[in-house]
Formats: sequence, C-alpha cells, structure tokens
Amino acid sequence: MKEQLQALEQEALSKVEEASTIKELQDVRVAYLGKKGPITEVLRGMGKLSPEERPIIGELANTVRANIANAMEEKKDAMERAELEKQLAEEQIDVTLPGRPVAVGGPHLLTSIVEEIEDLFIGLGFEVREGPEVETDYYNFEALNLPKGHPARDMQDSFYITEDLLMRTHTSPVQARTMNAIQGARPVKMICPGKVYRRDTDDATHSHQFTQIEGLYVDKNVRMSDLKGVLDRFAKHMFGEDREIRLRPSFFPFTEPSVEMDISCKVCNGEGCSVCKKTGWIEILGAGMVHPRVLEMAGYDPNEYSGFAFGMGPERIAMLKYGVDDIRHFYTNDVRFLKQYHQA
Ligand code: 2NL
Repeated sequence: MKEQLQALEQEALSKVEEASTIKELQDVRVAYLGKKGPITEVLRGMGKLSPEERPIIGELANTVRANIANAMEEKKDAMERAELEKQLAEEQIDVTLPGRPVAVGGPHLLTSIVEEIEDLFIGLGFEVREGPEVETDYYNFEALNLPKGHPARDMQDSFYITEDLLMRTHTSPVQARTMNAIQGARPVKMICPGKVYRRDTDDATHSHQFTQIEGLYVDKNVRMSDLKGVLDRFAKHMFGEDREIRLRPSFFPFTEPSVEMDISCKVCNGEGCSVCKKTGWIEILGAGMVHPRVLEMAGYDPNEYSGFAFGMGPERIAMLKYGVDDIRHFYTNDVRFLKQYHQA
C-alpha cells in the first residue's frame, strides 16, 4: 500500500509538471485528489490493515495528498506569474510616442462678437446686465411707451405664453427693470446682451430667435453728442478706424428724437457697390434720446435726467464684419462654418 501511494504521488507530480494550462491542472486535481480518485480509493481500503500499519499509511496518504496539492499550488502560481509577465511585455506603453490630438472647441462666432462688444462698452464705463427671456407685458411694452393698442405691438408679432407673459421681443425690458429698481436715485450706464424672440418666418435675414445688445446711459446732462461719440467709437472699434458714421432721423416709440446709424461701406469706401446697395452707407443700429415718458415711468424726473439708448443685432454686425450671407448659419451650427472663426 505504501508503494502504491508513492507511485501515485510520482504519477500525479509528473502530471502536474506536464500540465500547461489552468484547465489541465484542474483536471489533474479532480483525477488524483477528487472523491473518486485513487488516493481516496487507497484510504477506503485501510480497514483491512492492522492497527499498527493504519496510522503510518494514514499519515503517508495525508502527506502524499499535501505534496500533490502543494505542487499544484506552486504550478498555478508559476502559470499566473508567467501570464502576467507575458501581458506586461506585450502591453508595454511607449510614453515617448506623440499624443493623439484632442479636438478642441472654441467660442461660437456670435459669442465672440457679443464679448468683443461687451469689452468695448465695459471700457467706456458701461455695466453688463442680463434679465429674463420670459417677460411681462408691462416691462416688454408698457414701460417702453408701447401702450395696449399701439401699432408697434402688432408690428412685432410676439410669442405669447399667457395674456400677460411673452418671450421678450427686445432686451429693453432689462433696462426698464434696472431703471425701475433705482427709481431715479442715481445714474444708469449699462448694456444688455441676450436672446430675443419674434414671430417671423425664418429666411436668410430673419430668425424667430436672435440676439440683441442694447445700451442705456441715463444721467444729468446726457446729450445727443454723447450718443454720437459713443457710437462713433463703437463703429471704429468693430469695423476699423477709417470708418465714418452718419445719423439719419428715424422713429422708435421709446426714444425722441430717434436715429439710425450708418457706417461708410468698407467694400467700396463710400463709392457705392452691391454690399451698400450703391449708397456708400450701411445701416448698423438704431438709437435715440430716451423718451421722457419712459424715464418718468421708471421713476426718473425727465426735467432733471436725460439719457440715450441704442439697440443692435450682433448677427447683423457679424454678417457685415465677416461677410456671412445667411443668418441661419448662426443656428444650424455646421462646424465647417463655425471653425472658420476660431482665433485660437
Ligand atoms: C434697433 C433699435 C433701439 C432702444 C433700442 C431703448 C431702451 C430703453 C429706452 C429707450 Cl430702456 N430705448 N432702446 C432705443 C433705440 C433703438 O433699437 O434697431 N435695434 C436692433
């Protein structure tokens, strides 16, 4: 029986040695150490042994079993180590290889234009203020001298939410709210950029949603010449120091007098071409002196305070500055269009 066990041990150890996969090693374990294996078989026959022999064979059987189990454990460790070594060798990373470039985004052309305009006006002492896009009828119309039934309310067909709430049609309500909060206690010098909404059918020059930047300066002794100086600075900053401006009379319900500002055409230098429709001038924005009623409704005494205001469309500014021919390019966001305007 002793020889039988020793032979089994040798046999099992050489099988362990031969095994080349974890699976084969498991098969050897089942075959030799399993319940139906030969060692269990030998131990079952121990009943026939003499009481003197029994502990000796028992101990030997346990030793054989332990030796086989140890050999298996060692073999398994060795296999796992080899596998790891192989993996480490195969998956070596060359840290000196050049990196794969990451696609980097940039600001949208409209964002850049709005920020450029903001920076200029901040430099001139204006604050930048934002307000809600869903407005009350009062701040969007009433406070701007557009009472109910005013024809200009029909002119700007609006998106109404309730009878009293609508998507703002201009950013002026932000200014009306600001003045209203101050109630004539101090001057206001602000610009307000933001999205505005009008019920328009989209085409190359119209969009139902677009951006606006309005400016407002209310103080004692603010004059038309102050407006002209600020607008001249703006025009030259955006379109070049060689540009001229001109103001033409116009009408807005919230300003009196009202003007429209043109800049001299850069394409033909005022000679007349297709861009300026042969006039030599291009319309850029609307402006005027704040209507006394608008000042009064916001709590400013129009005998003591005066102000100027202006409003412009950054899409139009960008289209003129960069020759963009369709306002929809700003909203369809084709990266081939957008990429052309990344400075960095
Ligand atoms: C345009 C014309 C304009 C204003 C906006 C304004 C705001 C207040 C008081 C008075 Cl709170 N006026 N804003 C004034 C004149 C013109 O916009 O053509 N925008 C694209």
